[in-house]
Amino acid sequence: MASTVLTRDDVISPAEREAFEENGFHLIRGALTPDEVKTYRDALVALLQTKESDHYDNRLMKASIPSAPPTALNPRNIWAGFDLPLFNEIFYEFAFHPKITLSVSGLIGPDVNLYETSCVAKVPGFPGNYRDWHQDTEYSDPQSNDYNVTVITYLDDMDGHSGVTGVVPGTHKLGPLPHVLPKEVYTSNAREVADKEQYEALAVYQEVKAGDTLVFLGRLVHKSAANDSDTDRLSLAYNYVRKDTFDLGEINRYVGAGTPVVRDGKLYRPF
Ligand SMILES: O=C(O)CCC(=O)C(=O)O
Repeated sequence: MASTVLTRDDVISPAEREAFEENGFHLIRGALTPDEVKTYRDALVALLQTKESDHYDNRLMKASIPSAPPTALNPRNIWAGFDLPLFNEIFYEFAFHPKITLSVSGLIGPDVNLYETSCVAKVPGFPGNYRDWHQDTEYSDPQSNDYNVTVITYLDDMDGHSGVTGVVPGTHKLGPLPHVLPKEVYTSNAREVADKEQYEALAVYQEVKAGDTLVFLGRLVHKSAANDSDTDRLSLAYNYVRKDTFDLGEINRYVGAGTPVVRDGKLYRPF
């Protein structure tokens, strides 16, 4: 009898893997069902209501932008949050999402570990230079190889004017680029590439639907697009590594880092 266990070969074709290696990113359309989108979006909206007195509040980054005030959905203007399982175990379970983790495996190799869990929230008016062009590897270098991927799951429809991730195809081949602190008054204060002006003309902003997932190599230059719409836009941002991708300098101690999620091209989960 044929096996019914889903494997990485069922979700990623050789042509998709080749395009990923060339461009540095891959979009999974409809990774989540509408019910899953609702479940995780509701959980993220609840996380955005976290009080200042919460023990883990320091894992949530707040924005202060005059042109982008807080909203009822995001009353403290949290723009990024880390170590999400500390807030709700559903965010641990999400790390094992079959379609997403097997797609990651199809793109980077048969054995995959979790590296980091985070989220991004953009209130209306979120500026396009708040989280500007950067490589995520700036925060994980040096590692034993470049197979660290960022995986953004959109919980709202988004495009280049409503907060989608902008990417610059092929920039993962440039190696580590120099990064500097932003110079604008209202920014995330997170490091961005030194000569960021050159990337806009080369950028791709895809139109995504809630439930689509973007996978890209941590070396790929990317940014958060502005949210010029009048509604909040939410996403989950997880990182996965190949099993043989290790921190060589500072060991990043994110919650769940090193947890096996795919082995031999098949989902590996404890429940
Ligand atoms: O908004 C996005 O999708 C990208 C976010 C990002 O690159 C970051 O927070 O480091």
